[in-house]
Amino acid sequence: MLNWFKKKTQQPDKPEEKRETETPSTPDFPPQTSVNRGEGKEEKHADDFSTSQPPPQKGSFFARLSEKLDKTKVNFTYQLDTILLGKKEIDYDLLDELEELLITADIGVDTTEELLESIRRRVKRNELSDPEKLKGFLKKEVKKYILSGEEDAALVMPKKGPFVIMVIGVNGVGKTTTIGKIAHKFMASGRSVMLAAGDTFRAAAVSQLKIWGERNGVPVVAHREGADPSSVVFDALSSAIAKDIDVLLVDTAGRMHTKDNLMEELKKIKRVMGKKLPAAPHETLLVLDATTGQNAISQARLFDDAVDITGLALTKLDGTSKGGIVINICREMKVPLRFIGVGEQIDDLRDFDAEEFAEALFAEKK
Ligand SMILES: Nc1nc2c(ncn2[C@@H]2O[C@H](COP(=O)(O)OP(=O)(O)OP(=O)(O)O)[C@@H](O)[C@H]2O)c(=O)[nH]1
Ligand SMILES: [Mg+2]
Repeated sequence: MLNWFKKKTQQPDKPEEKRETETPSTPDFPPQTSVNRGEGKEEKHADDFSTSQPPPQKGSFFARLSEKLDKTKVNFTYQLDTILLGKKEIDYDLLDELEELLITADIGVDTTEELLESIRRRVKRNELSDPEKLKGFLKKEVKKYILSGEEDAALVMPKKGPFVIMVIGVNGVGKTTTIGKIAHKFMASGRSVMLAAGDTFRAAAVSQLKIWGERNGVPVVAHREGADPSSVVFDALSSAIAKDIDVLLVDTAGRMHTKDNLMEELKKIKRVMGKKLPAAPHETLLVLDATTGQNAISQARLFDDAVDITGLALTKLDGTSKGGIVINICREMKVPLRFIGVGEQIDDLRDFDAEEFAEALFAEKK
């Protein structure tokens, strides 16, 4: 689990500040909490990735995730069961069907081949002969892939000044929505949040971010449509520093209104941020849409080459039967998958947990 969202202790004696505001703050905006940056060190510890927890119980968070991933799960569990039904041995036909299933679930050709190869090896050595056991074996292997990709990100929130998260990705992947959901998580953990409308491609982008600002009761710094995104971000950062905001979430465009290159624009935003606050952005979060399948991997590589991404968020997992993309991403990318989006609502964002995800993927249909 990420511990960015660890609950902070409120300091009631700090007077509430008047906040800035292009978005009116709502009356229920929680009192500004002064963050004790030293406390609860934001580093990820080995324990954060512990795989030794007992399987979650029915009715728990896991069961809800499992429900949200129904399409993905059905693709795996149901189709796998159909393939295995009535089979007495692991033969060529069965492996052929399995290959097709894995590829169509977007696990990726390389991973599929690797999986099949290790099954073949075991079949040959008589270590795996019962089709019934195949499912357990696959689950174990898939878990290994997902866990191997779960890197210790060693993310440390700065002791002073805002924690800046720049959210990038092609248009429509869910950047703005993910920002709204992340803001909600930070607010729930007692941090103060500000949003920066760095997507000036269209007026609607700014309004959409303002709606998320209102929902969360957090200020949004925005300029007019067509403004230079770097200047919006520079202003937002100045304001966040002046107001002692804990977290600044920066929205960016997925495409450009000029012929300028999107990657160059993103590099410029990063440079400008770095001038105001040398360590910023502390996190460059790439948002990927799970329904785009293999395309997501190509996008991740392109963005990584251009702007060095430090984390990934995978959205719309609730709407795809291709949950195998998670396995592929964990295997192919060296940056950690931090969040998965499982719906359009404010609380439909989960910290990615490899163990839990693998369980949900192979959960039996009720
Ligand atoms: N089902 C589902 N829909 C999602 C999820 N995340 C985002 N969406 C939807 O995807 C659509 C696009 O989301 P946005 O947040 O506007 O995407 P964006 O990347 O900011 O798009 P641009 O600003 O045009 O580049 C919206 O209709 C969202 O409600 C998710 O996890 N599940
Ligand atoms: Mg957007």
